[in-house]
Amino acid sequence: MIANDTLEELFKDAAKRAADPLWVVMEKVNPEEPNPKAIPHVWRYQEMRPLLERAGRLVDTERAERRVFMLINPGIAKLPYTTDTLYAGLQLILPGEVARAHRHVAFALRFIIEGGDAYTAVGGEKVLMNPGDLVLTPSFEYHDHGNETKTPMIWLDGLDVPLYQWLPVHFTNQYSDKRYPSEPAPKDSRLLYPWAEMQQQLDALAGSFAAKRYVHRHGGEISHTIGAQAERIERGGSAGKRRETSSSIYHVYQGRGKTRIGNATIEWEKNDTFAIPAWHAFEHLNEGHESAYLFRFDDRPLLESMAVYRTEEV
Ligand code: 1HN
Repeated sequence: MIANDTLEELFKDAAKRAADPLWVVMEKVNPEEPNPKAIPHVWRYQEMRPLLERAGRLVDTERAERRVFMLINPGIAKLPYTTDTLYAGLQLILPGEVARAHRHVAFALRFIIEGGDAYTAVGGEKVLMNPGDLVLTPSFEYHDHGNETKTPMIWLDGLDVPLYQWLPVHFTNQYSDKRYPSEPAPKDSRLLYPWAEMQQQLDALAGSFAAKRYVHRHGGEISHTIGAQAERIERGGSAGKRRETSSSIYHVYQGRGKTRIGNATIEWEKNDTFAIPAWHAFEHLNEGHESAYLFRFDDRPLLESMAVYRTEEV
């Protein structure tokens, strides 16, 4: 027994043994609700595109392995977080450039915004990319990007890199050459999900709001960690208010509107990108004169594999 013992003394002695009392931080460790650090945020294409243009003049793909602006969530304010679990960036590749071949554990997707027929070569398949296409880069396959056309290409990157802050299994190899050998991809490539195909499926669904998951050509979600979906909202229509344990990053393929996310309201138009943190109730509204089409990616496959994906109408 220690005479005149106090909690303060106890905590000091415990700290010397690399131990800390749980009961002091119980609520922090066990919050009453999921409590993401990310906040709702929009990156407007009108503001982002000039930055990419300037980067295109100031740096080439020799110096910048990937010419990308990361979309950094202001609630976390460090890289590589766009939400607590997802990363997004905007990448530019200019005519004549090659972004050299590498591979990494992280899964990546591309959603094409501008340009036409620049390529990404993944694991030996050379895929030509066009606006609205979803292109996959599975974990640990060598990939390089190139632009053999006369127009710049810009796309949205989506990766699961924030996860590897917690799971230290992520690493990268550079390929010995600038380009990894490739052949033109087959029409039904496992890597390519064209917009026209997705829009046809959305338009075949009834109602003023429709959502459709992207299904991998070999079945299931597009990856073990990240999934994707597209949504259609008719003029004056709303998607209904819901919340999910997954976080998501939305990108506007077509249309104009706003999304209420928790207490925030984000206005969006074509090519804008916005972040929805986990468990924030959100609701999209189409305020334009045409159907709105949204692309999104999320961490739902990861959460489902852990049996912790939940969603509810609010
Ligand atoms: C990456 O490899 C690419 O290959 C893009 O285009 C963005 C962000 C973080 C880590 C790796 C690419 C990336 C990335």
